[in-house]
Amino acid sequence: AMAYGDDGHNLREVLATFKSCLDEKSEILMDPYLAGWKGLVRFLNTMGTIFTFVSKDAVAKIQIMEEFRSGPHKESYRTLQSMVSYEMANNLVDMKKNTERPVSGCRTILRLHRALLWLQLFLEGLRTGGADCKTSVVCTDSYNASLANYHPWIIRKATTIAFCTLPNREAFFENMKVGSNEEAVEMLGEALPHIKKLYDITQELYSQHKLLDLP
Ligand code: 1PZ
Repeated sequence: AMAYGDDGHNLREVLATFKSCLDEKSEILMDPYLAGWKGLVRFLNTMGTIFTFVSKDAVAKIQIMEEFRSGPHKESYRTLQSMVSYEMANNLVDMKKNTERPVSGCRTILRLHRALLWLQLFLEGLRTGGADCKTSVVCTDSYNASLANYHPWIIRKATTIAFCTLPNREAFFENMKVGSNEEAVEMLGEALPHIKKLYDITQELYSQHKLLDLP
């Protein structure tokens, strides 16, 4: 049985946090972006301890970004765009593996960005999948179409095993705490275009600066 968290996790609010990331110049604000990820981690932690290895990695990456956001150059990390400009201009982005430079914000955000595509595909699959779709299959397909391409075999294996523990669609929607199945479907239909937009803007930003393959 899944652990029903009573810590007020509510996927509607989490996804709305992502919606609030875009400023008037279509720049992506770091603080709500990280707050959105923290909300997703809280939600993930209700899916069982088998996902601890996933949430630990996400938390580590959020923490790296929070340190940049509270460090001496915090203003440079106000948006994803200002981060890219600042780190590129100051030669802070490691383009090759195994060098001594500390991890960059650019490579850290790239990992979350790739995971955002998984999230979007997965939730879209659940939204359109119908009452008897298999959550684990939707999840595996979404993973194979996104993050799996960047993960070594051992992670892909662990991930695929963990996916098999996912509850069915109805229980998954129930755990989202957004009301009936119909309300959950409606909420996702409203929220997912905003997630997709964030993903597309980040993808374009990284592509322009040739940052999509950062090690
Ligand atoms: C509801 C089911 C949730 C399943 C979560 C699906 C995502 C699977 C991701 C598996 C990550 C495994 C652990 C660590 C991997 C890291 O090696 C990589 C690359 O980072 P690097 O090693 O280069 O520093 N990390 C990632 O790919 C980022 C993963 C973030 C995952 C966030 C998931 C949020 C889930 C939200 C659930 C609604």
